[in-house]
Amino acid sequence: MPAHTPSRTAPGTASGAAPTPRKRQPNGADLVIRLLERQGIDVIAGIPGGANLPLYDALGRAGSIRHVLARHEQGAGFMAQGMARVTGRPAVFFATSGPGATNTLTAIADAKLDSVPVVCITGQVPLGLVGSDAFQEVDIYGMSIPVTKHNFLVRSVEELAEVIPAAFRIAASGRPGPVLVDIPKNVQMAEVDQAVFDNPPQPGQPAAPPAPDPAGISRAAALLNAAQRPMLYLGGGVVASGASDMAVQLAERAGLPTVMTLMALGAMPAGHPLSLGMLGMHAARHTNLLLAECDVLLVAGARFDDRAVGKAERFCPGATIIHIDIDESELDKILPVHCGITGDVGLALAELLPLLRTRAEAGREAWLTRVEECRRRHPFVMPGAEDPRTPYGLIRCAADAVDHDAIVATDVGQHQMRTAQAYPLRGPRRWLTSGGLGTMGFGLPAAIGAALARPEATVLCFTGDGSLQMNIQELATAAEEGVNVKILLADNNALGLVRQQQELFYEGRLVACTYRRKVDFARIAEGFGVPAVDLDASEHPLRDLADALRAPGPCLIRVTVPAGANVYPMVPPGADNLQMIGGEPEPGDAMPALSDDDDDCDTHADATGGRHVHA
Ligand SMILES: Cc1ncc(C[n+]2csc(CCOP(=O)(O)OP(=O)(O)O)c2C)c(N)n1
Repeated sequence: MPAHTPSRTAPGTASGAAPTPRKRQPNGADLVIRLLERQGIDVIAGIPGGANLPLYDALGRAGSIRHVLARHEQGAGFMAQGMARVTGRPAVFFATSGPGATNTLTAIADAKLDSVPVVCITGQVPLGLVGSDAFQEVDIYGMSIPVTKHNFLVRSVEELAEVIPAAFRIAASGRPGPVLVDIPKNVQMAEVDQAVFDNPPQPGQPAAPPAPDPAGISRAAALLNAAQRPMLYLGGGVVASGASDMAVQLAERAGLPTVMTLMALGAMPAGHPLSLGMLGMHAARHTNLLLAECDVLLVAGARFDDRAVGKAERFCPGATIIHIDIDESELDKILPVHCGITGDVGLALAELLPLLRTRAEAGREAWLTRVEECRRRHPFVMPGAEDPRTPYGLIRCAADAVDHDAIVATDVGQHQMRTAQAYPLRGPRRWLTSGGLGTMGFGLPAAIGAALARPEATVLCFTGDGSLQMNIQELATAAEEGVNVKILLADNNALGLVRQQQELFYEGRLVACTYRRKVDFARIAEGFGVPAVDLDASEHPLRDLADALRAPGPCLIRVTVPAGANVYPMVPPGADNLQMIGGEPEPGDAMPALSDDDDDCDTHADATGGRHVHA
């Protein structure tokens, strides 16, 4: 007989003994957090509201995952994208039902077009109210179908253990993409079997990538080995599959001049002798000219976007096209290809590499000499590149002041195209830009996400005054989190790229492309708690720029740039890539070093006082 018989009185009753707290039964929300922890998620961006409060309650109780309180759900979505783009792993964001959920849609659509693995978890009104026009009820499941890779409406707590790992598996498998999981509030609150909670299923992992067809690889090798003027065309899929090094090795072995899409920038380091930079609408003239001369084009992880290929029927006329992509539906979608290979780009390039004749064996020197000649005759010009108070100079001088591992985010507009042209990216997963959807407002929150995932890195965010105002509220998040994000604002008080199109293609009729009032961005930033540097007012702009980039934490650096400065070269929308306008060196422009006996290689000051520098 024990000396003391435990009280059987229910906790909280007047027995004289201290109440024994009843062990709390985990609920669906607790299980979701548990499953996210097991996926390795350590940061979630989001905003709470009525329909996801149980999830937030569970998040707070668990205490294991850092929550970043965005100021707008679109911002939270782009923060998740920023994390996913730099790590290559799925990142998560939370939103409540109704307006919270609809606010995520742009960020989700953006992730779909750029194949970024994110998992958006929305709260939904209780299942019993679905279809009743309940407060903050929208059919986000239905709305997100066209813009997600997959989506789920969870109908019972039992489904959660399956759905959450599946969401991660789907987001990261094959061609990555966004997945939405809509969880009604009653499912979040329903009790979970303790045994399930204690032994949750394994985390969702990406499925093994499909192996490329060996016959296709042999055929591609034969075509490339017989080519006289082959080229390599890299897309975002190369970065997604971690195949950048392999692509560079392959280009070096076979002597392949290489172009990249906007999404692939950094896959081959800028300055590599075989790199011809970005192709398409704002490519250097020599890049598009040389593509038109190639006889065999190896396209890896790209989708022949119209901004890259221009008028598709006229792209690389006469070239035999080899296309490798993990997504079979991309093959023959825009252009009929001569050799289509479905499979992981990295695996395919690795199998192709040993089958290729080397640059010497294949006798590529004549072609590579021709490439150099074209590069010299049609150089890319960057007016004012040494003056940080010019559009190109801001980019080049900032690049000079940070290390090669800096991460570069952009918004959308002229500043984006200039950054793509001029920033010397040295590796993959350091370049964050909204390529497919072209979403103004992407830059700042994506940069915050990148800085959260890579706190040791400096994150540059090149933006325009139009784009910055689309998610300017996230300055508050940047200040609160103390992220190392440097916002470089080329302020033309205009929607510059729209203005450029109206000037060039609408006979100069400028409509709704300039602002009538100037915004004091420095004061706004400071109001949000972000220090600001105005290079207009600076006596030593280079030094002030470098100091601002070196100081830890967020900072806004602004400079006035002329609204009328267009980005060249430019392929008019709908035209073929040889119909580039602008971007020719002006008489008196600096020219890159030609051979000793060539006489047009002097350097001169340009009209803005800066020297023209050539990439
Ligand atoms: C959300 C959204 N709305 C409209 C557009 C159309 N658009 C493309 S570029 C651009 C102007 C961008 O202006 P700004 O951010 O100031 O950059 P700038 O071109 O002046 O460098 C606009 C309105 C867009 N891409 N995204």
